[in-house]
Amino acid sequence: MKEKLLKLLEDNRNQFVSEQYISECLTVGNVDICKYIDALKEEGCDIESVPEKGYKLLSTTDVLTYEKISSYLNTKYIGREIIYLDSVNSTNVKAKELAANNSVEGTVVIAEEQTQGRGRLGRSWSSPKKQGIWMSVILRPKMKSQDAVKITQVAAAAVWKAINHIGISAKIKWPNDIVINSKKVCGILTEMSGELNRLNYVIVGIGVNVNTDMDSFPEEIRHMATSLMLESNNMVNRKELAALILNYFEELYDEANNYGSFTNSMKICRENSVLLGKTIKLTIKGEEQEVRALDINEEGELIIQDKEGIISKVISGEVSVRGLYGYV
Ligand code: BT5
Repeated sequence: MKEKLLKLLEDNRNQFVSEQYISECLTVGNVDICKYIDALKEEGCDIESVPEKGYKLLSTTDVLTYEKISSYLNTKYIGREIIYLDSVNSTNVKAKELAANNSVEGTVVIAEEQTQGRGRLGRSWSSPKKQGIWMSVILRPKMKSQDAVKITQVAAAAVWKAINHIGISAKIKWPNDIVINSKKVCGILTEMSGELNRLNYVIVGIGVNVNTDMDSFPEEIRHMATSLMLESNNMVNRKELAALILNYFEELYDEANNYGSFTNSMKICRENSVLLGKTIKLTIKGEEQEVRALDINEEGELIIQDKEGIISKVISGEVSVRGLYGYV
């Protein structure tokens, strides 16, 4: 009953829910409502009570600590060490510091909020408090640097599988986005340290807009950003989704790192690509060209055809991709 009451308050977040409405929805008396509200408060929920108006949920136990996530986690080493932060500049920056200080492979940095969340090529990533999953995974792959670039696609495949698992239909926009209805719901930032043949570490930063309201996005990205809540009209359990991403990631990453096989990750990226078969705008080092996206190969490269019919490959490095009429 306590969980049902919490769900009712969460569904009506930021507004008062009257005792009468609660008792009608949950067929429970006023004395019991008080009892359950007290129990929720004891568990850490911040609930405002005003006579005549009812109850308003201000914040919940919806936190991404190891304690909360681990019941959904079935990994061997990814996410078995979680560094949980209420606020940080960027989880990738923090993860790099930890990796340079010998943190073990699979350590995950998760923050409820990033004040300077980072995108690729010096861009920024909006990360409002408790509305998404902002996390970075520390990896120490055995592969060469040129193969490690493909880890972005491994992460994209894992996020796609996790979103699909909770019943939401999404697409992958090569090289590093997940989109729903042509709007960006997730971005991935992979950074590495090492020399050509010896990697020190790889950091995979994953940002997913989970329960983000449109008002929380900066105005300039509202036309191209969305969240799982906005697309499904339901609050999504962040703890479960974070664990699902890590579960699928470990499975696909192990295939790549232990057996050198990116086949399954690339297959997922190919079969669920929003770009293939479309004419798109590619910007490489400031130069824009209109091409047709044909395929994604085993190396994670995009196969394109230009206006003259010439077919070539593009690596994910410094590329921006746009649809002809918008984001995709
Ligand atoms: C990305 O870059 O998409 C990579 C984003 C990675 C974010 C994660 S969160 C955890 C970890 N810690 C970090 O500091 N970063 C990683 P890019 O492809 O360059 O896209 C960036 C562009 O996406 C921006 O220039 C905006 O146009 C747009 N954008 C910014 N915030 C967004 C958001 N929350 N949702 C959708 N689009 C956003």
